[in-house]
Amino acid sequence: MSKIALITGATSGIGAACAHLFAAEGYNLILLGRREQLLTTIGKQLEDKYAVEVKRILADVRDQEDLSYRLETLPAPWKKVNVLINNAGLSQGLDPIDKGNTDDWDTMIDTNVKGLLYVTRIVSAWMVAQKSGHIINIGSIAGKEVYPNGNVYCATKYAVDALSKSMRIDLLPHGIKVTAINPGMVETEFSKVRFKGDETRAKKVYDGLEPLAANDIADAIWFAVSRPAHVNINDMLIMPAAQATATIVERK
Ligand code: NDP
Ligand code: 8X3
Repeated sequence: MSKIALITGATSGIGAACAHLFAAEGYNLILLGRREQLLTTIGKQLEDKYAVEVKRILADVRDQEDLSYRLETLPAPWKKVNVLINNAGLSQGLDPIDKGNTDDWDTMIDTNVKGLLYVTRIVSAWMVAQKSGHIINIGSIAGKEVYPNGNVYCATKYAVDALSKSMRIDLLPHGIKVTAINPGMVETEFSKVRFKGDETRAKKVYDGLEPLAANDIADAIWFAVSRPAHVNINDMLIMPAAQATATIVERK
């Protein structure tokens, strides 16, 4: 059987770009997300174009019981995952701490931190059993520096940063690589989700500059995954050329 990549949040943005790139490289895919129609369409497109096999997992990473059931009931050959891309994540709102919506906080913490952990708990155990694997965690510039009103989103990405470092230590004896990929601005559905469907506000984030595209991040992930066995890329911070820090950008 070909190599297998499990990608969470594969229905749009960075996850969907990774699905395309890994399929083009001959990987069979396990694609996970909540939007069934997109999972079906993307999966079919990749099967037809690249003659790879695709398993779709319709799941919410926050729902530990359902997620565990869906992963643990995969057929045994599909549990031989070579690459796990922990990508599912989101930001909700951009408010100062005294005005934040606590439901938004729960959603971000439950998805970006606990969801990532639930998936990792299961898949890392498979990797330990097979004594190999590569885990890619999608962090953010928001996990390297905080910015006004970023508070809880930043905290979740700082957590991802800490978890990547911890996982690298815990999984070292088992031959499992861990790479943290930390993007700056990438134009995906991210801002639309952050601003709860307000497309005008979302578009404004990228006004007057060329943001990263999802493919730029997929390329970086592929670079990390395709290094020789003795090389690990621990951490990458990838920014648009027009963005120096989380908040300092050059707009035309
Ligand atoms: P998108 O909104 O385009 O994609 C997010 C993906 O996550 C979707 O496929 C969505 O699928 C999935 N997702 C969200 N919540 C859940 C959930 N509870 N269970 C399962 N899947 C979920 O944004 P991006 O591609 O930009 O985001 C991908 C990652 O990159 C995130 O972790 C984000 O924090 C990070 N990031 C993004 C940056 C940016 O500027 N865009 C910069 C730095 C980091 P579905 O809705 O079908 O469940
Ligand atoms: C997404 C990028 O700058 O909005 O992680 O935090 S940012």
